Amino acid sequence: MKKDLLLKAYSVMCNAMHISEILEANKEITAKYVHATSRGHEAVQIALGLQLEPRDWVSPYYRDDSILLSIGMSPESLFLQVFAKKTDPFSGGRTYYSHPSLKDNDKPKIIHQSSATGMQAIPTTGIALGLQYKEKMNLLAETELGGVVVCSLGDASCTEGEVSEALQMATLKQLPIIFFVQDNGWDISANAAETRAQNIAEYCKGLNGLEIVSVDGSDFETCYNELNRIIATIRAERRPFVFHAKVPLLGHHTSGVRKEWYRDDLEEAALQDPFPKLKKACEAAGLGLADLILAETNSRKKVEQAYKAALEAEDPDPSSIQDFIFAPTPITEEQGIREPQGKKKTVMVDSALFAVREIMHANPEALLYGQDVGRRLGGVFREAATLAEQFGDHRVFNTPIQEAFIIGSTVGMSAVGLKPMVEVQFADYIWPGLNQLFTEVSRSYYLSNGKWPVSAVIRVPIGAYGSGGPYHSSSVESVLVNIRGIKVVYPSTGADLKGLMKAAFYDPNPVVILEHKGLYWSKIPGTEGAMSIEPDEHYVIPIGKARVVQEASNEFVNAGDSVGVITYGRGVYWTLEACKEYAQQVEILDLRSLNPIDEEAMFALAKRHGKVMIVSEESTECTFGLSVLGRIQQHCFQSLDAPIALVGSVDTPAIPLNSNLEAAILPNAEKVDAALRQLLTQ
Ligand SMILES: Cc1ncc(C[n+]2csc(CCOP(=O)(O)OP(=O)(O)O)c2C)c(N)n1
Ligand SMILES: [Mg+2]
Repeated sequence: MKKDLLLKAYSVMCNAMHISEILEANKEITAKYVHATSRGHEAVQIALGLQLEPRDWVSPYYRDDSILLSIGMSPESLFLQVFAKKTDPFSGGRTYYSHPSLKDNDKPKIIHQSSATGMQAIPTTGIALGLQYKEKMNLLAETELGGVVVCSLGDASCTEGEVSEALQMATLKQLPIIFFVQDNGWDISANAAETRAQNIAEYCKGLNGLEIVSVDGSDFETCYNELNRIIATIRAERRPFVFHAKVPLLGHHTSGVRKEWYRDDLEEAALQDPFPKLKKACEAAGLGLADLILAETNSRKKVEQAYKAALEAEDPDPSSIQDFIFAPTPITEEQGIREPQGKKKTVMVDSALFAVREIMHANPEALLYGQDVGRRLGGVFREAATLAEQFGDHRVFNTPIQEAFIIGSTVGMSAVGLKPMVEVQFADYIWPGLNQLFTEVSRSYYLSNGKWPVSAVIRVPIGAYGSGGPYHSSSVESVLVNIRGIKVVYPSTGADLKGLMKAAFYDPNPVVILEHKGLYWSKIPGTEGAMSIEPDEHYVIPIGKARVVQEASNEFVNAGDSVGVITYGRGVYWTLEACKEYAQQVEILDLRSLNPIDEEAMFALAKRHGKVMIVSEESTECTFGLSVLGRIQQHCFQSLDAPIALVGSVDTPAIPLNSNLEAAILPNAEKVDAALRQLLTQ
């Protein structure tokens, strides 16, 4: 191996070593914020980092500071992160040491990295899926050609379910990705014997089309040469690899969990220290001791200076805490024609289909995937029917039953500049994907300090309808609105669904669209209003704007004899039906967007009527409806003439199958009517 390459690797390794030494020597100061270092894992990390290029993507985990140094991050930039300083280049002091996110032109790109072990596998595989799509569509820029994606993982994290989803998809689709596994035999204090039946190389043997390479990760030259071959192969052949490196863990698990408390293999591990091994390799290649000593002293000086400078750097400004919650969207006003002339009404499910069709027609970076949305069926509600035929199987395709992958892959897709639209088949099955939504999707923009917003449309059919039973009826909006950093919309008509779908698509943030199954075809008597004339191609509705469905007459309002109802989704139709005989006394506000919410319209309604009722399909315990109630009472208390009423389902863990039981649990027009009459008499 060439001397200059070895010397470069040695210098980086000296930096990594000195960083971990200085952090340890000053632990009273440095352990204020938890951190882990790569001590023991340096050789394999440097072998990788030195070979990555700006066209590549890497997802390092919390122990990968040697990857960061070897792609060109300075020791000072890492110390700025240890101390959570304002100029921490990754997150401006928002996230931990070695939890990078990077979008520099001269380095490999790094999407936001969370602390949840293994969870980077899906977003990172999403990058590779995105690159493959761009290749097929000829959308790659010159600078992106042949890019390789690396997902770095600890051995224990490989036992997690989501990692299996990622491995399956990478193999199935033959994606240009390396699963780069550093196997130190330890979880935190649990060892390999307790946590796995086989290592990742053995585990992956059943995946057809995944090449597996196992190496001694403490030997720099072996790692470098193997990775060199793998990277060259992926650049040319576009296929996945597992790279499994055995490494010794020489430092602490983290600054907070110390090795002397529980490690029984420290002496054995020390024999595998990559540092003396690399030194020996340098000497064998003809580097003089003087060269190595010079590299070492230079590094020590540089690291000490960097430490001091970072320690003295400015802290982030508390006034910045609300920066980068949502990226600004271009859709701020209602535009286009909501009711073009000469058109017939269409059912809601078709409005959505037409919206997606127009989006895909106009935007090559748009694609749609999820379970059963592909050519054969076009969605279990036929909500994607004909799309694969029209746009091709590479743009509209089925995924395995992997809600985590469906949701989490949008992070990577969006990072490469695509606009994924994905579908979760039923709201009841959003739970396996909720982790990705919370851990990765919702926080990416905020924790990367504005570098990586996630543009994604996540369609979720929701709600109870026609004895769907306990696993096809649930309402989940309260959980979703609690995930800050995502937008949630819940349209009640086809026109709103189309306008909001378009707005969601052009929004740079993640948007979940809740689509009530009971409104899709307007088959339920009383829900005919969900059908609408299809708005034109340019029609958009800004997310966060409510709509007045029914106005009360001034005569009743002035007499103090009216109620303002705040509702959404199916609730709109229960309310309309309930007050048919006294419609002039009831003003109905359809929120359409649950987050952001139209406070202005809600408060104006409360002030105008003095009596407010909230109608939702969820139960009345710990729900979104209750939070709306709380907001109104907090802001409009003095305008209220009666306690705010809340109508929702009976509080049960699930909606039973039997139709009588289902009916007894859900709200309906009679229940809303009774509550309205009571409120009007107060
Ligand atoms: C999902 C999740 N569960 C638990 C933890 C707590 N935790 C942090 S590190 C760790 C062990 C990870 O071991 P491994 O993946 O082998 O990486 P290593 O630290 O050995 O390099 C655990 C359980 C976490 N961060 N994320
Ligand atoms: Mg481990």
